[in-house]
Amino acid sequence: MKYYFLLIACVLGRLTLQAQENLIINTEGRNSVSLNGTWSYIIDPYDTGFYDYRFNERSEDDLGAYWNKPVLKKKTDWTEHGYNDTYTLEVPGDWNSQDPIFTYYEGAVWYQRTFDKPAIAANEQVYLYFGAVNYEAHVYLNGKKLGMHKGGFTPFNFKIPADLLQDTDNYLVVRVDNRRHKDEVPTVNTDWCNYGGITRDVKLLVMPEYFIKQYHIQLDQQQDIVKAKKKKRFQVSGWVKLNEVMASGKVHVEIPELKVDKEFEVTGDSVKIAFEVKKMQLWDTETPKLYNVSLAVNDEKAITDKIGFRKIEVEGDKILLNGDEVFLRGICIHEEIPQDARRATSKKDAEQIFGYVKDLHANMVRLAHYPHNEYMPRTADSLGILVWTEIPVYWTIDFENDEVLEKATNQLEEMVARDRNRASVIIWSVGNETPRSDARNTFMSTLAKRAKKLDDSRLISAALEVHYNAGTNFVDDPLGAYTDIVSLNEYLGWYGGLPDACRTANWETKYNKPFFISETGAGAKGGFHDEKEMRFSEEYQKWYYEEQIQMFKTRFPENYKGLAPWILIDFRSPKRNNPVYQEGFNRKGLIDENGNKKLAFYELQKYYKEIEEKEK
Ligand code: GCB
Repeated sequence: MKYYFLLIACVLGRLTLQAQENLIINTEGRNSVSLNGTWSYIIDPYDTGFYDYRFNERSEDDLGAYWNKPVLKKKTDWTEHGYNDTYTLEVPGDWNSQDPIFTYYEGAVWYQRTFDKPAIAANEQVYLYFGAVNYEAHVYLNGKKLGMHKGGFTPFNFKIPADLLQDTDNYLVVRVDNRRHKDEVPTVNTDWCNYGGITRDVKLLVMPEYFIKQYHIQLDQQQDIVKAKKKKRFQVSGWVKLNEVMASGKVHVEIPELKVDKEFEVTGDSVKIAFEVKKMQLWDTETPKLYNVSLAVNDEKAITDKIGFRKIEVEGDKILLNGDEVFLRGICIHEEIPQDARRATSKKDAEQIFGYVKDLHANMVRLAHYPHNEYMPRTADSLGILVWTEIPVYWTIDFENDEVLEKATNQLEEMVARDRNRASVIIWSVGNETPRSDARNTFMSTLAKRAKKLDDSRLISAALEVHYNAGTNFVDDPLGAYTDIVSLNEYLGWYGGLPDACRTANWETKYNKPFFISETGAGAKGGFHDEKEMRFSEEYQKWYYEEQIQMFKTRFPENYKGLAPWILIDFRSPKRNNPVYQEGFNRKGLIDENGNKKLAFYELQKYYKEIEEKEK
């Protein structure tokens, strides 16, 4: 009996973890009904909605379960839960910023709303899609469980069984739990706010019987891009994956602006794509050209995506974009809107953040430390900003645990599935500042290899660390052998020494690969001015940047090919408790929580403008 349960548990576990295989990408291009808006909630710190008074998991039809609608027929009937208009939360959004009761809340919250069945034709099916829920989501419809998902920053969807969908008043309940655990990804210890909730868009997707689930359309990475540019002939290649095996069928690919109109035979549930295009305008940071690409299976309505075509590669210690060397003028970003101390959720939020990035004269962002909402890479695509995107394998993950590796891999797969058609995304990062050990090296190199296998058209990286020493700082982390770029977080002048220590520091890398500073930064409280030696003054932070930049210019090795300082904007972190200067914020932003630029912003901007000028 025990083994039987174990087996079921394993199978269920796998089903959850394989969610990304059924992930429907480019939901913007689909027939959808938004379920964003006002939802009702129950805050449930004791997990009463999930467990009965003996702390056994409630059965599906238990009327005390919070996924079930209380039915009161007569006066003597009673209930101890329910949803109404008094207790509501906006979706998408974190709960922390919506009501003070939630500021530091970590636990279960039940979200509820109703919806009517969308208009669907015979043969059409409805999927329920979540852009992200932090961290664990259990989803119930009309009292039945649709499924569960773990991972706070990646999308997932469930098919709604046709016989479960009522014409009106479908009762949708999501149990969201943002508790931190040692064996999850991220683990218990991070330097950011653990925003809980349904933090990204929710929608119903109305899908035909056969549809294109995922695809990858890109410049063929095998071709010599310099020759292709000369000849003005470009190879495009990729694949399409359908929701199901088809006996026979065709996938139609159209790029009207390039006069591409092609059909490809379906084999099983997938299609290989390859064709040649003449005179294509490649996507780059100056001209981020996007083409409307439409894909259709048989005579179903086509889905359209805006896709840029470019090649990113590393040659020795150079990063090449379309064959031309590029220096990454980057900046790190958390997915947060400072003025409201909340998660960023919308296109408008993405535009606000990228407005600051443009102002800085940066050409690259590191989306730390987890995949940001889809508006971010899409906005970067349209603005010509290069993107590093990362999974939250952060600090002291439980590297010995195979299940944790599986969880991290699952998040990696979901991230790649969602964003592999974004030209802006050039780097998949498998983690940040993970402490060296055999177990960690195996764990991290497995992820790096997996990322390459999922998508060999991008660069793989991870933020490494080196502990400063007065002689030479030698970057020789074994993980560097598996990454295309050797990236380092260094805080010389903040966590060790004073900024003028940069004048004598020496840096070397073991690997003949592009060397990238994935973090460097110092804290300053916006508006606090003093002598430059005064910690947390804007002057200290400016001094730090002056010394760092001078060090990059004069003391860095030849293979130094870019940087992404920490960080664009101050962000909430419960670890930062200096009562005068921090008050729950990490103050290393170049912009404060009110959107004001600090002095250091202009130092970095000056450096970036100089590089830009030189490149002209
Ligand atoms: C780091 C971490 C980043 C922290 C930052 C800091 O190295 O990668 O998540 O927020 O340092 O401010 O200390």
